[in-house]
Amino acid sequence: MKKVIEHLKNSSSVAIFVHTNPDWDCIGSAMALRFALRSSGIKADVFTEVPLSRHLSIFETDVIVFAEGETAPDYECYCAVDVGSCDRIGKWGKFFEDKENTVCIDHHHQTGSFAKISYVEPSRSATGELIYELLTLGGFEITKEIAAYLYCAISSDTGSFQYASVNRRTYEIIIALTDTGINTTYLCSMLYERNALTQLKLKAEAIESIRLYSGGKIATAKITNEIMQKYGAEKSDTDALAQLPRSIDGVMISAFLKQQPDGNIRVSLRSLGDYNIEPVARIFGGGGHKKAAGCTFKEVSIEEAEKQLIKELEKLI
Ligand SMILES: [Mn+2]
Repeated sequence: MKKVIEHLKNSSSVAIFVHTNPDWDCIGSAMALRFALRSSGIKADVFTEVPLSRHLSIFETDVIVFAEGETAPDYECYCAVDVGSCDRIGKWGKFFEDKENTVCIDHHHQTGSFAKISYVEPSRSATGELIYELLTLGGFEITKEIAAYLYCAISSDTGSFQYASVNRRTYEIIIALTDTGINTTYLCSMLYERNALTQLKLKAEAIESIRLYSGGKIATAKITNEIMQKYGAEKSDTDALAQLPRSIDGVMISAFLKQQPDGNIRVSLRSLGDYNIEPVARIFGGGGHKKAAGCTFKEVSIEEAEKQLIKELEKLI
């Protein structure tokens, strides 16, 4: 981590990259790092594939959005946060790949390091935790603004402090963040109580699609493009649905299948107890954590993807 800090501090400019369809951990971590670097006189910007979705816009968050025919951004250092592999960066990824001076800060299980310098700690609940450690170790001031972004990052990636990855250090960091005077009640209402009606309608459709396997230990739910079009829904409207099938009593492993506009099937896997679904995600070219992982099926129907997936998941039971 000291090496990463030194590297960032010795750069006059840092381009920060996030993963496609970024979540709050990703954006919160990226923005916190951006504010800290800027406060040290370093030029820093956050790059995303598409404009931020509504639920990521609690604050005025300005990001640089990919445009067609984009050329490589000219920065001294290129830093990926909450990103487990280069292709997860999406359209900006090709520029990251080409660069010599790359850094990665992440908490996913990485199969190989894709940056020159990586700080990866899979036991951490959120990349936001790592950014907090990095900023304090680096002597950056944790301002109220930075604290708010990190709070949103850690709160959302831990399911409001429910997941097994939460430990003593997580709470210590949260205490330090709340000491800056952030309004956590406000932040939580902005994070968790701003459903659009469309999101609730999609939830109803997802519930309707639930199927159980292995005597009720495995559950799946699906959302097709047809349903997305029916409600004029956007990609991020289904974000909260990944957890849904796992919340059924008795279900140990769940899969949420979401058809993408290009026809590919994005799968979010979740598990309880000792069930490790990460190797299953890897079989299908994906990855993630023991209890939360994902993969993408290309050129198959949603039914076929479910069939292939269930075959592997049933082996775990
Ligand atoms: Mn994360």
